[in-house]
Amino acid sequence: NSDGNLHVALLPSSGMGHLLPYLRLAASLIHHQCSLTLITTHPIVSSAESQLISTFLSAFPQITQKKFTPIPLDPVAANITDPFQLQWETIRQSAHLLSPLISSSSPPLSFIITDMTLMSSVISVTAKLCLPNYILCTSSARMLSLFSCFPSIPSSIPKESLPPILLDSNGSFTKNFSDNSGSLKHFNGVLINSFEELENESLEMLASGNLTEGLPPVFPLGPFLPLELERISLLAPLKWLENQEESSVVYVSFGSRTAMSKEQIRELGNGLVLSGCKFLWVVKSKVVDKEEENGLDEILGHQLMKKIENNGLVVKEWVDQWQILSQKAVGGFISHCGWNSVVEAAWHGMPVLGWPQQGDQMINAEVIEAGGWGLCMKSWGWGSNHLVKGVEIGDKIKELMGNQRMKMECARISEVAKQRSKAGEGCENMLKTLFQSLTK
Ligand code: BUP
Repeated sequence: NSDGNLHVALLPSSGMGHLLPYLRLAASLIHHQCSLTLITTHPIVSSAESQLISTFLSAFPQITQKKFTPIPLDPVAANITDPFQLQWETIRQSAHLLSPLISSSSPPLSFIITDMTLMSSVISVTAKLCLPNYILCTSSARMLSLFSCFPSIPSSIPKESLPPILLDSNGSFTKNFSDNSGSLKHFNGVLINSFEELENESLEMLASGNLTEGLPPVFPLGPFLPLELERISLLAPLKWLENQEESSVVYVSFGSRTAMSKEQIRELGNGLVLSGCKFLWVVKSKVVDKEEENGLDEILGHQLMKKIENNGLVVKEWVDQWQILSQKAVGGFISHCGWNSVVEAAWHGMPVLGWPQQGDQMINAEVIEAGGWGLCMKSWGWGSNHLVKGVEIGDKIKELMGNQRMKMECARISEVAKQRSKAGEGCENMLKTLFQSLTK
């Protein structure tokens, strides 16, 4: 095996949306007989991440774990309220401490794969160590195209689709985004969970060199598939789905780090009831899972709970999204459009009602809309800025569940996604190309 002697380090950023693709990629690299080191940052922000990391490391005992403990930051001084974002900044500011951890790796590392949120700080460390450095982009190629030329904006992306946080040109988030973007040309390549048929235009644009000069090669490795170890034991939703009619249920989830206001949660609940559809709804009222203390009764209120009783199942726990999307009963997905969810919906051929809340989600939702297999609710604004009324939500759900044209596009995208993920396609071929480029 030509790639048998490589030792690769992975440095994910915080949040399940960042961690999951790293672990899915790690499993593919092991398949290529790479030795792997997983750098984990402590303390870990959410319970979901802690649990997944320990399950993963017990399933792959051949992987070395290196624990990285950055110097804690004061959220007030850093002016960051989101705990995941605070962790990104904490890692960034302590990146110099990674140096001994990286250089003591044995056998010596062949390269490191870093998260986009950490790029500029990590490159300053790896450049000194002459260690090749790749990025695993946890977002869409469309978002990567914005990232690659920021602060310019590609003509294909409307300015309104940028997250509000990026419109503040003096803010620290924008400054980091810009610094990370500027460091891109010093990287050896970008790996991404996407594929040609999903994002043809953006991938071509990135490959053409027209967006920005000196862009490293982009390797579309998607669609990433979940690992067996991600299967979890919360069986109630799957059991409930077994008893529902085909394509009758709408699945609702806004990912692992978006908490809606109580008011918006209740409007959404009313909308679901008004739609007349059955629903499986994952409710999150706190950004970090550990803080989710209130019961459903308190979050939804007694009245809404009563209305919901015969129409849907509401849970607060982590569910097996991949399995849910694969159930015959599920006919539509209301999603925040985190990139992992988008790719998973594409694979399962699931029409999406995209309701972006923050970050890259509007740009990701536009990928779905352009592909004709879902809707992007721009008029609903960004999460916390706007209260969307139940009646409007109910109407859109009806539209989602009844749209035959979208269903056809879904079937088409799902077919190519499944072909891509068959052995020999997508990820495997691309990884071969990547390894060839390394040994040149
Ligand atoms: Br919540 C939840 N079960 O209950 P995204 C999420 N997931 O399997 P995010 C579950 O987590 P960012 C649950 O399938 C996907 O793979 C889901 O990633 C899985 O959104 C992942 O969709 C969530 O990218 O992250 O977590 O909001 O927006 O930062 O990418």
